[in-house]
Amino acid sequence: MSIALYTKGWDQALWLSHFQTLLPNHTITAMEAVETFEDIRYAMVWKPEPGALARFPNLEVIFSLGAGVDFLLNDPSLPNVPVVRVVDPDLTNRMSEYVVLHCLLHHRRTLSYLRYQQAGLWMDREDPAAKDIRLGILGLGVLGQDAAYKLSIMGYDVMGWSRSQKDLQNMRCFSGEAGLDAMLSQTDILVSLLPHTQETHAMLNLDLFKKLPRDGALGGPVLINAGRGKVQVERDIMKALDDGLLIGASLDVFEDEPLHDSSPLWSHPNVILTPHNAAASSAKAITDYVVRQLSLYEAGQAMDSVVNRNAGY
Ligand code: NDP
Ligand code: OXD
Repeated sequence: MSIALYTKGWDQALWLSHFQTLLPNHTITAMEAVETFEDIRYAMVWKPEPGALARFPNLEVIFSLGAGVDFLLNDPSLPNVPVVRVVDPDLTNRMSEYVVLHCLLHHRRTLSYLRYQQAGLWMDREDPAAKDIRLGILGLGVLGQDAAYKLSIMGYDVMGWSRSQKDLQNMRCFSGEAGLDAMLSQTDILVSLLPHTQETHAMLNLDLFKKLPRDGALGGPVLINAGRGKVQVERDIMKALDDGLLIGASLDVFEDEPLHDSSPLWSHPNVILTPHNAAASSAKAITDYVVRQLSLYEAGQAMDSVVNRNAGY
């Protein structure tokens, strides 16, 4: 069986060698080197160009090499075959590391202490306890639930919002528009782990920031977005920071990536930027996962994480 591989911006030779080792009976070709399009049965891809997959008339399954699939579902010519995404503990744990780290960084005012240190100042401020900080997590899927669990162990007051209503231990769960407003009205640190869909597009905007309380334990709300960049409006984040509607932000994802040199976010003193690597996983973990899914498919069994194309994630 022939496989086309595309890993935009990643070390394609490394991925090719991992897949080839695990799948010695399949022919794996870098997508740009495929000569006979009819031979390709599977595509294993990270951010292929729109239209690229439509060239394979006999495609049976598309494997996303990431957890998000917006880059695939936004392609109007995407072949109508199952799309499988990554759900793997390696990726999930790394995302939770990022979320816990950035909640702590803002909670413990680390940026301020770094500035005091640089100024040679012994400045002892009283930081609130975790239990006094209300965390609102947008998206209670695989990543949101794991982060919520780990944050609740830290003692934070954790809430979460999702499309369908959930009932999870040690946290308050919200859904729907009214549920969103109820959660926002009591959120000190807002964490977005939402996929980018038609519904979530640009929802992290000024109107939403205005719903966050300004009298919480941190003295104002903080935004952390490690889901997708097109869920946020960067101009509104800057305005909210300037107007005090937000007191800080950690952003791993951006409307356009890499973030443009001219973005004022680069130099904002209360913003921490990372280059979309909150959950950058090992090629080995992802290839192992994808190969397990492929084996299930070839054995005629159900794959674990087939995307709901109607829902868009
Ligand atoms: P899941 O599909 O498991 O979870 C998505 C969650 O978002 C679900 O709880 C879902 O609700 C909720 N949701 C979706 N649409 C809406 C909506 N309109 N209103 C309310 N809630 C909504 O995804 P994962 O947790 O695995 O991943 C989340 C996203 O994280 C990925 O789609 C990807 O974009 C991003 N990501 C970023 C990475 C990085 O390095 N920065 C790495 C990996 C992923 P419900 O539970 O009801 O379905
Ligand atoms: C993903 C990502 O979707 O890294 O896996 O963004």
